[in-house]
This record gives sequence, C-alpha cells and structure tokens, in this order.
Amino acid sequence: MSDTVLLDIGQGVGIITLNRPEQLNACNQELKATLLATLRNVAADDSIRAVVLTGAGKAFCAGQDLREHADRLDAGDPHPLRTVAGDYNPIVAAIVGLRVPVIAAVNGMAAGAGASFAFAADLRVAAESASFLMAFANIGLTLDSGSSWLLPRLIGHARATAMCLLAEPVPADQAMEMGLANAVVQDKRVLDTALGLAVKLAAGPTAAYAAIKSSLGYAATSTLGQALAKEAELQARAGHTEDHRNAVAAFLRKQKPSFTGR
Ligand code: T3D
Repeated sequence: MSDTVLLDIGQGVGIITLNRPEQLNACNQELKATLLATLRNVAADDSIRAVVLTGAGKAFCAGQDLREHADRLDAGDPHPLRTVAGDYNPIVAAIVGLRVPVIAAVNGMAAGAGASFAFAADLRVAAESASFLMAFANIGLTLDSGSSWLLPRLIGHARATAMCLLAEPVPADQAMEMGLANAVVQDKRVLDTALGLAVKLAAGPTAAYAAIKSSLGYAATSTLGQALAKEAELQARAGHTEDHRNAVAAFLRKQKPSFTGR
C-alpha cells in the first residue's frame, strides 16, 4: 500500500498518520484512497480498540491538494468537485462510523477537509501551535466533508458560522475555549498525550463505547422519544456483555474492573 498514510498497531491502538509532510499532508488522490482503505482495515480489525489520527511533520492536514485540484480545473474536467462525494464523504463516514473511540492528535494546522477529519473524531488533542481553518471560502468553495453537520454540533451554530464565513485560523487556545479541542498540550507532547488517552480507552469496555457513540449519533437526529427507545435497546444489549457483568462484580468486591471489550 502507498506510504501516504501509515498505520501502526500496538497496545490495542491503531495510529493512522497522514504522511505527505512536505505538502502539509494535503490530500491527493493517492492519500484519499489509502486513507479510506486504511480506515476500512482498521474497522475490520478487532484487535484495534482505539484509534489515533494524526499528521506527519508540522501540520495535521491542509485539506484537498490544491495543485491536483488546479490540474483538474485546467484540464477542463466537467466534474472537478466529484472527489467530495467520491472520496471525502466515504472517508468522513468511515471515521465517524468506527465503533471504537477515535482521537485526533492535531499536531499543527487542520484546514478544509483536514479540519473536518479532526471534527469527525470523538476527541481532539491539540498541540499549542495547532489551528483550525475553515479554508473553503478562501478559495470560493462551500462546506464539505461533513463540516456543516459536525462543526455546529461541536461549537454551536453562531461560532460555526463565524468560523466558516471569516475563514481565519482558530488557534488551539481559542479552540479549547470553544470546546473544539478537548486538551491543548505542548507540541512535543501531542502524540504521546493522544496515545495515552487511546491506550486507556483501548483497555476499556469497547462494546459499551460503541453503544455510547451509536446512542449519541442517533440522538443527534431524533426526537426524545426515539432517543429513549434507542437507549433502552442499546442498554439491554450492554447488559448482556461480559464487561458489564464483570465490572459490577468488581465494584461489589471493591476492585478495579478489567475489561475485555466483549
Ligand atoms: O477538489 C476540491 O477542492 C474539493 C475538496 C475540498 C476540500 C478542501 O479541503 S478545500 C480546502 C483546501 N485547503 C486549503 O484551502 C488550505 C490551503 N493552504 C493554506 O491556506 C495554507 O497553506 C495553510 C494555512 C494550511 C498553512 O499556511 P502556512 O503559511 O503554514 O504554509 P504554506 O507556506 O502556505 O504551505 C507550505 C507548503 O504546503 C507550500 O508548498 P511550497 O510552496 O513550500 O512548495 C504550500 O503550497 C503547500 N500546501 C499547503 N496547503 C496545500 C498545499 N499544497 C497543496 N494543497 C494544499 N491544500
């Protein structure tokens, strides 16, 4: 497989690294195809119980490779934006659809679709030098890669509107205040901090985490009545897991539970 995306697996964690550092990990066709294939491999690998998504070098991801995009425009491609439906949509759906917790280690600039990849994660650990840029309007484009859905849910409609219309970088400390970042750490600690969180989550109740993610995702577009019904359905399933039974027993013995993920 291409080295534009790397996958390292250890301690129950899959670390996915976008790897075109000279281009700030901008997404060319090869990177997008490799990322999607990697996400699908991760989804199929039961040994991976948490995921870290990060970028090589000084940036997280600068979004669409604009050189490749310009070539398409220059070539008179009749559908120069087809990559949105063809590549970005399945990538974002694959990130959001992972059953295990996903942590974005935002090591630097996250722009355009690159910002959307970070928004699609469950948690974001940002480096002090990181920033988030809704770059679309700067190049005369509108929102894609799920940002219209994900961003307002993270920071609210008003802040999302400002970020998207003004299209200015939002630095890590401001992102933290907005609730966009869950933590801001020194640049040199960003991957280790995200990895530490991922290792902790990978040793947790994986089936319950999957249900929690599913429940929150479902409730985002449902009525209270529907959400209550979904919670009851998922809780009934959680009640049958080995982890639930063992954790209750451990609690009563005043012991720390250990989880197998089943
Ligand atoms: O097909 C479609 O377009 C549809 C899909 C849309 C999804 C999207 O993601 S649209 C948004 C695309 N991304 C952008 O508009 C961001 C463009 N980049 C920037 O605004 C800036 O580069 C950054 C704010 C991200 C970083 O600025 P800075 O000053 O830290 O770095 P730089 O000097 O601008 O960039 C460093 C190098 O990376 C430079 O290459 P060079 O001159 O050293 O050879 C630059 O051209 C390259 N680079 C940065 N972003 C991209 C890129 N190359 C290709 N595509 C990029 N997106």
